[in-house]
Amino acid sequence: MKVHNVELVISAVRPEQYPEDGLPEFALAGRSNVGKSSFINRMIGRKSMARISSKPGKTQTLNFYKIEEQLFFVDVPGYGYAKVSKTEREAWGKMIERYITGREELKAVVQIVDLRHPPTADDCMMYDFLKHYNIPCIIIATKADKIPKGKWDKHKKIVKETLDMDKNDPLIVFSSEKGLGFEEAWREIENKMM
Ligand SMILES: Nc1nc2c(ncn2[C@@H]2O[C@H](COP(=O)(O)OP(=O)(O)OP(=O)(O)O)[C@@H](O)[C@H]2O)c(=O)[nH]1
Ligand SMILES: [Mg+2]
Repeated sequence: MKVHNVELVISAVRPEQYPEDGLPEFALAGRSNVGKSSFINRMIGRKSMARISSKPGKTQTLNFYKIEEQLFFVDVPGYGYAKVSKTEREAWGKMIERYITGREELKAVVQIVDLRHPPTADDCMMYDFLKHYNIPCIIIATKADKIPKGKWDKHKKIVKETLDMDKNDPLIVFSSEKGLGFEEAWREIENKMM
């Protein structure tokens, strides 16, 4: 998809605030600081539309980005950030669970993992959660620019095995820095829009 038009429609915390356009939605999931907001920026061709930060915990609300009047990317706060209180973590869990399990417009979750490292226990928990609720998912292994190309296959295999990935789920090697995997990611998203 060629993106010219992007609008941050709302930063929501409650279901009453979600947009009512009925457009298909794609939510980002992943550890704090893994590169969810950077993924959105790369996919829409804007350097800093979705706020990114070298400090984890930047994204705090469900941020709905409307793309070309055709779909939404929903930027979601990351999980697994240690400096978060138990109360905050529980509030996060409730907000995400309510959105992911109850949202009819949600077509797929784009789960971002770091290609350099094996998925964490939190990554596995998130993937299992998506499988449990039968939510279609697209797995993006990002920061591929940080390891040599010759190692990608080995790292991909570790991601697949650690998450115990369903064979039908796509796994795309990606780099927000270099734009790698961009076309494949759009293809998967457009496939799931209907
Ligand atoms: N080299 C490289 N760095 C990346 C890539 N993607 C993200 N980063 C860097 O990783 C850091 C975190 O990126 P964000 O996109 O803010 O991460 P996030 O998952 O949205 O983080 P939270 O909003 O805190 O959950 C930033 O310093 C980015 O520049 C990538 O593909 N390659
Ligand atoms: Mg973010």
